[in-house]
Amino acid sequence: MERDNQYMDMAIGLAKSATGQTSPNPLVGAVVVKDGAVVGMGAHLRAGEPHAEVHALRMAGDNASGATLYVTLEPCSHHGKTPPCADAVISAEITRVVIAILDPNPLVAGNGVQKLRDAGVEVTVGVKEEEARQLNEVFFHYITTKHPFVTVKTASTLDGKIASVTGHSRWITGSAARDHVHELRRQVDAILVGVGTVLADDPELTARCDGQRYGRQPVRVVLDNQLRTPLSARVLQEVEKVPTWIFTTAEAPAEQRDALLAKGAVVIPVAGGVTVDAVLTILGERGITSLLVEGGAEVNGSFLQARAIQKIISYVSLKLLGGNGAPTPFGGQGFVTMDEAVVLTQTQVEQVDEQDIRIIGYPKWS
Ligand code: AOF
Ligand code: ZN
Repeated sequence: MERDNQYMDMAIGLAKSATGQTSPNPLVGAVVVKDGAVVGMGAHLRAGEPHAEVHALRMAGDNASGATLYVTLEPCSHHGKTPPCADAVISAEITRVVIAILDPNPLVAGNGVQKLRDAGVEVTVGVKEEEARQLNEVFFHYITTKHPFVTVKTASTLDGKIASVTGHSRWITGSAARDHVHELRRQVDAILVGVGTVLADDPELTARCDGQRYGRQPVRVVLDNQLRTPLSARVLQEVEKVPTWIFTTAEAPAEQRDALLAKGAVVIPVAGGVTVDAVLTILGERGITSLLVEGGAEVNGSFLQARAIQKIISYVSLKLLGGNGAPTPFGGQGFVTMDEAVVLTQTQVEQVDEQDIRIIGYPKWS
């Protein structure tokens, strides 16, 4: 029904207003409609705080009785940090619930719908389902795999270089594209680079806007087998405010490990070596639901080889650098034939400004 689509669009808009602040919870929006009028609306703003439905039902008050609830995710049926929304919907005497998509959380997964139907509430599922899935691409991936959703961001010239033959790379893209990247960083739980990038660029790896740090910062993750991260590196500054986790091997020099620990870094030795899979498992266990990989070439290449990339965001600067030895975004072994090349799906191409374009896509692994 057209009306259902419109109200669900409104609920999706509400959900999006909390982008980057609900982890590890999903983005959820809810709208209560009675006799053609919106009487309540809400969004889930932060984990531990009320769910979207609760905000919307509170706003609706007595008007909820006999009303329709539009919600972007199946109302929960479990006691988590908050009580079940399905119960709240039933006791508010909502008569119809329109849901965009079922909650893949094994604690819910259809039980919310069942609870509502058992109580005599009319339930419709699947309105704007694709939009709702994309809205929560991070949550859906994490809750089903226990690994963070991996986005690899690259910035290269038109001829595919991420630095010149001498290693110079400041800046490939212009300021508008760089602002995008800071917004992207704000939205993720962690950012990852290899020690080569720390040594070459000495990045701060924080999310900033107009030179000011956002209130919420992603964890900084460095892959560093030999613990070569210099004690003067910017990623080791203000670790009490922005944590830095360094993944290394069990054999890494103890002296350097102690020095990094004294700096306040978290050093994580991985038995059996720092593989992509081991890193993702440990990050997932530590509650990291989304990871932005910012290279360089070797790290990006190992994520590619491990088939561990969910999304690619590539900035391409309309400049030419040339040079046989100049690095490209994905190093590593590489695939041998075109048949093995990873195809991107659901692609979007957008011009950021005269200088830069942005390409988004989802690698198809099967
Ligand atoms: C909803 N509405 O707005 C959200 C839902 O620990 P809790 O109590 O916050 O529960 C978190 C789980 O609840 C989360 O993993 C997801 O399954 C669901 N999130 N459900 O009905 C909401 N945020
Ligand atoms: Zn809930």
